[in-house]
Amino acid sequence: MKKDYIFRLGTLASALLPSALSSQPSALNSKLSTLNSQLNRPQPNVVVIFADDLGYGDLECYGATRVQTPNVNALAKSGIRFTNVHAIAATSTPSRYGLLTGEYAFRHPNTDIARGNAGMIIRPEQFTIADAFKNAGYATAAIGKWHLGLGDKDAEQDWNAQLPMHPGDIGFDYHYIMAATADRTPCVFIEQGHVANYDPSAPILVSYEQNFEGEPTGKENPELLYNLKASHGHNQSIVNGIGRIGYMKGGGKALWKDENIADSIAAHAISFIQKHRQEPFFMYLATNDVHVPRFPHDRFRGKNTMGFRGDAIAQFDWTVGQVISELERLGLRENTLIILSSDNGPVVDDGYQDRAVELLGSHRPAGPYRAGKYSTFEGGTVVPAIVSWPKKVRAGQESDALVSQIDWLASLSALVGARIPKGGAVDSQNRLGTLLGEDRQDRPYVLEQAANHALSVRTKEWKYIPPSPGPAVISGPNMESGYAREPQLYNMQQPYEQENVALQHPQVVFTLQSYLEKERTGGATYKSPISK
Ligand code: NG6
Ligand code: CA
Repeated sequence: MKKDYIFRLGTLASALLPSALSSQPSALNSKLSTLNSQLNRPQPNVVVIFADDLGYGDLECYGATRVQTPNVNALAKSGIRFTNVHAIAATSTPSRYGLLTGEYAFRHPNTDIARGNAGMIIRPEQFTIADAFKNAGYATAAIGKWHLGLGDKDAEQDWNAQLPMHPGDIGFDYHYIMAATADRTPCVFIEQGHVANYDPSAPILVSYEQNFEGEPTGKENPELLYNLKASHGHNQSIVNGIGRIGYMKGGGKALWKDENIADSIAAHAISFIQKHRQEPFFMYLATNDVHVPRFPHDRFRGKNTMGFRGDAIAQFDWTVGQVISELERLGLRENTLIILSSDNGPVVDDGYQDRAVELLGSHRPAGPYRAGKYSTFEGGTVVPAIVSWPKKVRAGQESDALVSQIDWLASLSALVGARIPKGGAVDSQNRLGTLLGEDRQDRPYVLEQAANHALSVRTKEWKYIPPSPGPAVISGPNMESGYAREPQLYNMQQPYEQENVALQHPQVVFTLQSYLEKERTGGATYKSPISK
């Protein structure tokens, strides 16, 4: 159908060519040649590889020396290595919500770290990045970590039947996903709205309120935690010898084995690419690495000295390599735009005794930035970001443009000519030129949401953290939160926020506060039908 249309337009353009050219040669000629090149050249495939909790300093091409990431390094060399890109939030659900909808999570209810049995947070009537691609004629897929709810309502899913609401309702033709995170029940993959590999002999029940009779828990049966023990939390149901958040019963052969998760995700990504090699495709490939529980496959273990966290980084790098080799093998790499980034900053102890703290040594997961995941400090949201598209983007670039992931939806929509409907993606701006390295335009400011909802404002020069409640250090992960009763202002010429200069620069504080005020009172008015 689509090819027919292109053929017909192409014929029309060449039929018009001779007479039209004779009247106004240069302008028309160039218009027609643009039209022709658009008609003859298939649109690029777009692959967003979204790591979990991967920090700015976790990759060799961003300064890591104690773990090897050859595939990501090569990807960076083939395109642009960005040094000032910000995730929308310092935790997964709000960050992913913003990336996929182009709307800040603070405008939408229930966008905190979601339980495994949360109802769909993005509702079918909302515009998503997948809709943009679908409207432009792409095949679309979400593969890997989801963490944005499934089914119509919280806690009411029947995991033994087709789920009434899933990524298929928000623009993804295909999905193979983990409902939430690897540390949350249900510990099964969901494919096209139902449990993949479903085992009828082991019906699945999930609760975040109470355990199911006779089922062991990490708290009561620590002797059953044969793969990983918890350091904090993660003491409810036990699956694969690892304690989880949330309770579940059943699953049988559908239950995942943590050591095979990266393999399953890579295999499904590759199979999607193979199936759609003849048409443009968009794949949101959200890895489980390097989130906890870090329990990588044997073949990645022990090759660096940082233990499972280092191995999970190596496993992430392998996934990237698998996808790229397949694109190369099929001759698709030239015209595939790959964007690689992370959903939030890094954390070392996120609840399991995997020796990440003990073996960290000189490795700095957040690079030169302060703190990490959950925090208002830069380490919470500053993330690695690489863009590569051999056909269009010059290799070997570096960009320090101030960028927020919130703009990727509108930028990619512009790339593929998708129109954003009125009221959709209200916070996303088209900054395609910056994304493709054609300019180095800074966003005037980016917003960064911490775990306690504090919204910081970052410009190229300054960072303003508004007063917000909570402890200075988040126990458990032992993370500096940046929460404080007084306003904080940092001069970003020093990436490590240390000296609060709010009192010395009241005018700057005032200006940044006014940006925040404008954002809070503007934007979308969409109300979710889900209420807790
Ligand atoms: C926390 C979990 C942590 C991780 C995080 C979500 C505990 C003690 N900690 O509540 O392990 O799952 O939520 O991470 O349960 S995120 O990257 O998906 O936002
Ligand atoms: Ca995360």
